[in-house]
Amino acid sequence: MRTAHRTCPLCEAVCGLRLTLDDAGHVTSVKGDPDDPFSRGFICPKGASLGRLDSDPDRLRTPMIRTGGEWREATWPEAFRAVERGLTGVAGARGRQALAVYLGNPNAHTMAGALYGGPLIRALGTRNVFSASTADQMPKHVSCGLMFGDPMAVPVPDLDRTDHLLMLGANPLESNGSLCTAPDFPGRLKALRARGGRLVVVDPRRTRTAALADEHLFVRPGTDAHLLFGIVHTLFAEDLTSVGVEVEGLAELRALAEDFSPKAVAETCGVPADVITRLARELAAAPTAAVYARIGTCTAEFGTLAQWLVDAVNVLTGNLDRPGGVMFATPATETGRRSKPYATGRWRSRVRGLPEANGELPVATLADEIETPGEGQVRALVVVAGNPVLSAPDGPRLEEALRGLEFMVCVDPYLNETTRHADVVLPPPPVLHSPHYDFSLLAFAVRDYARFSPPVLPPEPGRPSEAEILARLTLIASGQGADADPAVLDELILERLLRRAVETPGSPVEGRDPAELRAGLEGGTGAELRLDAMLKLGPHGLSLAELRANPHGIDLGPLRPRLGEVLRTASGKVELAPAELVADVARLRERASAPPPEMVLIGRRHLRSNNSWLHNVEPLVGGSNRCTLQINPDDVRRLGLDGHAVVRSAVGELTVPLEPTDSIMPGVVSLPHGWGHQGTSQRVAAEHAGVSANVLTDSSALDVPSGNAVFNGVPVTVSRA
Ligand SMILES: Nc1nc2c(c(=O)[nH]1)N[C@H]1C(S)=C(S)[C@@H](COP(=O)(O)OP(=O)(O)OC[C@H]3O[C@@H](n4cnc5c(=O)[nH]c(N)nc54)[C@H](O)[C@@H]3O)O[C@H]1N2
Ligand SMILES: Nc1nc2c(c(=O)[nH]1)N[C@H]1C(S)=C(S)[C@@H](COP(=O)(O)OP(=O)(O)OC[C@H]3O[C@@H](n4cnc5c(=O)[nH]c(N)nc54)[C@H](O)[C@@H]3O)O[C@H]1N2
Ligand code: SF4
Ligand SMILES: [Mo]
Repeated sequence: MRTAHRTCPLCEAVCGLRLTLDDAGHVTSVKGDPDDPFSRGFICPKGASLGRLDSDPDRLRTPMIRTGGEWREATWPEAFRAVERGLTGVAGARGRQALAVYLGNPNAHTMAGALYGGPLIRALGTRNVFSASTADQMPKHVSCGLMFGDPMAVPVPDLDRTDHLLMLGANPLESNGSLCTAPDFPGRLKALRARGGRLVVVDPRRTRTAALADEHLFVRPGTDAHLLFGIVHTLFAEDLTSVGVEVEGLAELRALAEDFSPKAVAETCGVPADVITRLARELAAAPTAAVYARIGTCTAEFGTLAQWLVDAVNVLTGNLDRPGGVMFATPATETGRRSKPYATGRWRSRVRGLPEANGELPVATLADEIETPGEGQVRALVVVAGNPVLSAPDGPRLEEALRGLEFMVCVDPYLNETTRHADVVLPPPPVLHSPHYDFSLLAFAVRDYARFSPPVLPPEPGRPSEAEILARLTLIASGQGADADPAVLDELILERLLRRAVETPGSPVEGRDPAELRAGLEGGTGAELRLDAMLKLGPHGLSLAELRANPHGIDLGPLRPRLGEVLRTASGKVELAPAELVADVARLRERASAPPPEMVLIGRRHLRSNNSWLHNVEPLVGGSNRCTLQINPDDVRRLGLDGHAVVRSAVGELTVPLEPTDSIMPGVVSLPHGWGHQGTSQRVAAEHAGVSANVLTDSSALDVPSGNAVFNGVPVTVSRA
């Protein structure tokens, strides 16, 4: 028996885990790590089943190659050569725009995804770059890019110090938080209330988070921007603003808010005018306050406007960049600063002419790019850690499009609804065989913190790490072939990183010799060397050796004001009325004057699930069927429903079991996404198949500034099955 420690990679909460393993390396228990200064022993059911997940017999252990409908196991060299033939074949015959890549959510949770995603995209040399971000948080990146000049400068609520938290469209008691890295989010919310703070939750469902709050308000799906504009209007109208940072566009924002009085928006958003006024007064009166909004407000028709208004309220109430308000984390790893002001639409998608954001095109248009003939038609696809057949809008259409590709390679531990259409599947090693560092998530943490986890178990002989798999794909894509040495790629990247650092004025290594810095780096793999370099160049001056010496993680303290270091706008000020967003307000006005759809669909998450996966882990799917349609009992009666219902949207229809509950507002139904398992080798998931919410979501509906998919507020009809 031995004990090992590791960060949980299964959600954004980055909990420390304490594992017990027997002599054969089997996990006998998983508990929260009480010595982790950030998570302090917290764990959820997903983390507790990490051992089961790793030992799932349905996981792939070797690469798979498909010929026609037949899958066979392949050796790694054979599989990489098949990828080389497939990718260079398509690129050679049709050019690089015929290649596309889709990066799924777990890339934010692996070292490999963080370190090799960028190089892979650059090596592919295509503009057809897609990811789960345009089914998720792209509106936040776009609003932060336009307001602060850097799309990664996302302020997070200072959870542990705030006196007042207004939370919209987030349910951290199920999700454990997002774009707000806070292990034991539930405990932190309870602590907020225990110290006399106030929590207000805005959600079309009375969620477990809402149950914990001082106040819960129903909001009509897709109308958070209207509600927030009502708050902005009140702050101006009642002279409640106390802006504490340098801003541009204050008068313009005030003029824009003119038409959105609480009275004017109350009917659209379903929150009474006097309540909206009170929300504004409470935010202004609280010693410190934070507005935090997540997926319910992002994956919606006015996602970017809502994210903008969230931070506009934070600025107007004097809460941006101050303790207890919303603040920017200082992650321990140097990532390089952007030099050019942020802009979207630097290029457009071929078929629908949709603007790029953060170098990506909307996943909602991936099927268009594959289906539509002409120069630049996508003919080969690389998917890393994604399942867009279940996660992208109008999944069935995308699935049909995948069938028509000339070549597809997936890096994924499972044959699932997406990877089953690939020609080659490359499985990464299980979690416990992989090292871990949270490059992405620690940039959104509510305390500064760093923790490195070396692999708990040694690599299986002959099996490449995920970093090596992605490095080899990068080398293949750049024309260097299946046999090129991944170490060459790492050295190239390191050299660039160090050279840029010594040339950057004010950097801790300005003017030093890159070769000497390289010689001082420590690490057994390219990924570790790169982590060591990024830590040493980073603002906390850490090193890999220091993190290794502190296996429970290092607390780097509460967030500190740092707007000046973060701002990258051309004006050098916070932009309160960026032109791109001002232009989109017209759409908001139109919506306010249109009659609302009679019934709309929204999503939800469950503590034991994780998007489209973890459904093959028995302890996580046991119990009652969770893929149900939540519906208000009034609607059940009004529509004469019983047992199951047929739900129809503009693009599809589903038959689903009903879950009548008065916790959802009338006129709204909720279905979780990620279900609808079919045709894969996952035996447990097949027994709990459910249906896919993305049969109903419409790929033509987008949040205009960001191109993000719309999953909340989808017009549907519900009738008797
Ligand atoms: N209707 C509706 N649709 C939604 C949403 C919604 O709320 N409603 N939410 C959206 C959101 S927020 C997101 S993030 C997307 C997610 O969309 P995706 O990222 O496309 O889908 P996931 O279900 O997260 O799939 C993750 C895949 O990664 C694999 N995987 C797990 N661990 C690893 C690993 O370590 N390495 C590799 N290579 N692969 C791994 C899993 O087997 C799985 O196939 O879905 C979006 N879709
Ligand atoms: N257990 C579990 N944890 C997860 C995941 C998971 O699948 N399962 N997925 C992970 C991922 S990829 C992400 S992005 C995060 C997301 O983390 P969260 O943003 O916390 O996601 P949800 O739990 O779906 O909460 C969204 C809430 O928005 C509400 N909502 C829907 N439409 C609207 C609307 O128009 N306005 C408002 N105000 N509210 C609305 C829904 O009812 C729901 O309660 O969770 C992550 N953590
Ligand atoms: S909350 Fe997230 S990080 Fe923590 S144990 Fe659960 S899945 Fe893992
Ligand atoms: Mo997500």
